[in-house]
Amino acid sequence: MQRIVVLAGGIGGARFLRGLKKAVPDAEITVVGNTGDDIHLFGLKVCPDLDTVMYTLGGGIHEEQGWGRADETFAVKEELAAYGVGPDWFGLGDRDIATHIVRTQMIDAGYPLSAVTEALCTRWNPGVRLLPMTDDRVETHVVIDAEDGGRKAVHFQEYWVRLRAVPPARAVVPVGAEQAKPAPGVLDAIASADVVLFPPSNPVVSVGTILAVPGIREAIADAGVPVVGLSPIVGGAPVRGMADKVLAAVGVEATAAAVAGHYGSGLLDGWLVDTVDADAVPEVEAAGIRCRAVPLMMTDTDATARMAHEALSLAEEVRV
Ligand code: FO1
Repeated sequence: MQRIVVLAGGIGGARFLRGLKKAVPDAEITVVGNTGDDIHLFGLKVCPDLDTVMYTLGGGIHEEQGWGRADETFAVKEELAAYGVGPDWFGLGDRDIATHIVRTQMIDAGYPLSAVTEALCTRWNPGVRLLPMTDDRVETHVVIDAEDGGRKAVHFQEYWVRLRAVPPARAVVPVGAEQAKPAPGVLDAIASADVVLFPPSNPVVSVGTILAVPGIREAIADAGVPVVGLSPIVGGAPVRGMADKVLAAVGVEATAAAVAGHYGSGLLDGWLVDTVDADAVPEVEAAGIRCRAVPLMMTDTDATARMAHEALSLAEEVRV
């Protein structure tokens, strides 16, 4: 059985995984999920990217929105607002809140996030093994210009949701990453993988944060298996989200070739760009990364499954 490890952020990662499962239903897929987006609100621990993967693969996602629960209501949010209790810019729905209550209770009882995630997944049956990148607390902060002319750091969710990524990001800091350890199972899954995939997730705040946990990047580079990524940038703009804003913070151009160069040939063996970026192929290959141009729009699960097939066949091509 083919063993595939996928480093996933939120919506892009989750939708790619749905296509991958369709492409290779018998594969054993381990997902290493980003937890740098996690936020503590109203005494609850919220893990947006883990939940997006779990709900998407488990059939509970709000399809149009890409995050949160289908058939959601917001009574708790409205009641909190009536008390004047904020923040009011982050929409926690009633159904979603139940997940955060279960998670927080288990964490408070002493269970690590990896065990809690496994427990939550027994309800959703995502059909993959979903592991947080770490059980330790890592919080991505974005440094922006302050009103007084200096700089200030805000939580990633504040930058993304409240500020809509409008202020230029001067730096992106995964606070706590340096001290974090990979969650149980992460390094073993990488060591025994046949292939490692980077979905079209945000290269800075999703895949980049996972790679910032000491040991994960090294394990991938040393695993001796093909590592293939799919560009989240198509035609010079992110397919969705605001990846270009945070790419600027790390000095990387918002092009398919520049993102491949950012990961580098020490990590990536293969890179898929969209057909509109076919002229980027020679540049990526000159950097020592095998590159193909194929359609990369995840318009539906079948189109996404074809992307997953392309990634896996590129992995076979580069296998040494
Ligand atoms: N994104 C928004 O744009 N607005 C929200 O109010 C919001 C709430 C939210 C609640 C739970 C959750 O799991 C995700 C949520 N997201 C929301 C998405 C999230 O901010 C980001 O898209 C991801 O963290 C980036 O991967």
